[in-house]
Formats: sequence, structure tokens, C-alpha cells
Amino acid sequence: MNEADRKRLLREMMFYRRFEDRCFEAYMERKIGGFLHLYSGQEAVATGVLEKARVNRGTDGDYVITGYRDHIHAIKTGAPPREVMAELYGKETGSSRGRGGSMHIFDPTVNFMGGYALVGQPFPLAAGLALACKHKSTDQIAICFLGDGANNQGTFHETMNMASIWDLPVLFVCENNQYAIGTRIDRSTAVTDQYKRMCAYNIEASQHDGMDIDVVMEAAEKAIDYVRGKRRPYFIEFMTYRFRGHSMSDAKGYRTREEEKEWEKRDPIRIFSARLIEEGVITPEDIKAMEKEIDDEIENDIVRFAEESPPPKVEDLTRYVLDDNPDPRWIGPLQK
Ligand SMILES: Cc1ncc(C[n+]2csc(CCOP(=O)(O)OP(=O)(O)O)c2C)c(N)n1
Ligand SMILES: [Mg+2]
Repeated sequence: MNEADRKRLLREMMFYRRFEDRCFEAYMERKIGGFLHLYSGQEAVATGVLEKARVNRGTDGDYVITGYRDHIHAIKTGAPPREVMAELYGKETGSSRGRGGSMHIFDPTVNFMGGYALVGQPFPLAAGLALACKHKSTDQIAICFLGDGANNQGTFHETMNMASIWDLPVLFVCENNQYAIGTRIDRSTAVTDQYKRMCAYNIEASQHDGMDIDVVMEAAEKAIDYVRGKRRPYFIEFMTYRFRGHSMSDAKGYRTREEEKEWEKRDPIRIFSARLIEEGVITPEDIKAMEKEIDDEIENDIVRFAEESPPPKVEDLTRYVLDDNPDPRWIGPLQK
């Protein structure tokens, strides 16, 4: 990867962190309502995996699907950040026209297939997307991100079994942040290394550091090549940590400050920026300038767009609910 791309990746992760910090602030100002699950700390996973996937290619790209902690996955797949922020604000210009909110970002124009509130829901949907790739005989694949807590759902086991016996081209990305809301993984799960569970389904699997984007990219590239080439499922597990609470109302009483501090030392942005400085790719001054540029973009373009956009009209309440009245942007591959 050349220097310009490495710089861009650092900027992307810094942008994602600031985007989410800004969401936190807007929530405190009561401009964003409902549930809000932030991704701070886990940026290297979505950024690194999707960097190696085919994203931002309209409907020719790979399919990406995830749970409710979805803003950054949507943006990296190609959903415009303005539309993601407007969705959080519940505005008509949002990616789901303001009807979905934080947990339901959806943009089929770039094959970002959501954003789901139900834990475990994306597994079978990802298998369906992979089955569609198989039927279409393209070399597209489906990529399904999910948390460690989702792996005890019935859908997980049903999907793994089916993906294996049907040879589905799907990459399962387990973001193991070691907690499901306030429950530490060893209190809910007999086998805490999630990749080990794949031997029950004859699915290739591996586990890696999810805080170092270079490690993530290297592992993701191999896994994606495997799925795309062999037309078989693969399960990749990244060990990571969320820096904020599960959602907005979380005092984090279930974990110690010492543990949090240990993981904060492994902040993916800190690790990668230190490495780029050491490599001579970037200077601390460049990073400061980047921060300022990102702040300006988020404030003066993205947040402004969300704030100035109109809310949905009351008379449009049921619009886009039934398929006889679809969103014009979504007519196309989905309707064929
Ligand atoms: C079917 C279902 N059961 C329970 C919940 C409540 N719930 C929301 S998030 C969550 C924990 C999921 O943890 P994990 O999969 O590790 O994801 P993380 O939040 O750590 O990213 C639970 C139990 C839900 N949303 N859906
Ligand atoms: Mg978790």
C-alpha cells in the first residue's frame, strides 16, 4: 500500500471517530433521539476489512450487512456521511428517509444492506445475499459483521451450518469486544474464542488483533480472497474493545477503569498514527491540520446538512412502508 493510501486510511479512521463523537454531542443536545450505539475503539475492524473488499462500486460491489452499531460500516461501504447523519437526525434526506434512525442505516445503491436492531438477524440475511451471488454466478461476496454476543443466537448456528453445506461465499466478521451490553463474554459463552466454534460447521476460521489496522488488512485480504476464490464461507474474529458504553444510557459499571485504560493504550488511531510518523509518512503537524479539516467538514457540511434538512411530513407517515410506494432511489436491482 502506498503512502497516500496509508495517509487516507488514517484520515478515514480519524474522521469516523470525530463523526461518532459529534453524534454523541448531538444526542446530548437532544437533536438525535432513540437508540445510539457508537463504534469508537473498533474503527480498525470495519475500515481494515472493507478496505480489502469491493466497496463503493454501486451495485456491482460486495454486499455488506451488520447489526445496530452500523454508522461506520455504512459510510465505508459508500453511504454518504451527510445522509447517515441526516438519518440519525430523523430527517427526510436521511439514508432511510428518516424512518429508520441509527440502527437502520440502509443504502442498497452501494449494496449496504443494513443496519439491524435484532441481535443475530443479519446472519441468515447474509447467507441469503451470498446465495444470490451464487445464483447470479458473479464473483461478489457477502460480508456480515456481528458482535460476539450475537453468536449464541439460534440464527448463528443455523446460518453457519447452511453456509457450509451450501458453499455460500460469505465472510463472517466477528467483532469480539468481549461484552454484550453489560455481560462479559465468559459469563455467557462456553467457548470464548469464537473462531474455535467453527470446527462444528467445517468452516475455516482465524482470530486476530482488531486494534491494529495493518493486521486487520492482512488477515482480511486473505479471508476475502479465500471466500471469493473458493466460493466457501470463512469466519474471521477480531479482538477489539468499544471505548464508549453499549449505547447512550450506560454507566459502564460492569468493567473496571483499569481495563478500559489498558485498552485505550491500544487505540487503533493512536497505533496507526504513531506508525505513520515513525515511517516518515506523516508529521504530528500534518495530523493536527487533518483534525482541523475533519472538524470543519463534519461541522460545516455534514452536521449543517442534517440540521437544515426538513423532517418527514406527517402526511407522508406511511410512505415507503409498502412496496407499492418504494423510494425511487431503490428501484433497480432490488425490484428486478
Ligand atoms: C433478538 C435480540 N435480543 C436481545 C436484544 C438486546 N440486545 C441489544 S444489543 C445486545 C448485545 C449484543 O452484543 P454483541 O453481539 O457482542 O454486540 P456489541 O454490542 O458488543 O457490538 C443485546 C442482547 C436485541 N437487540 N435483539
Ligand atoms: Mg460485543
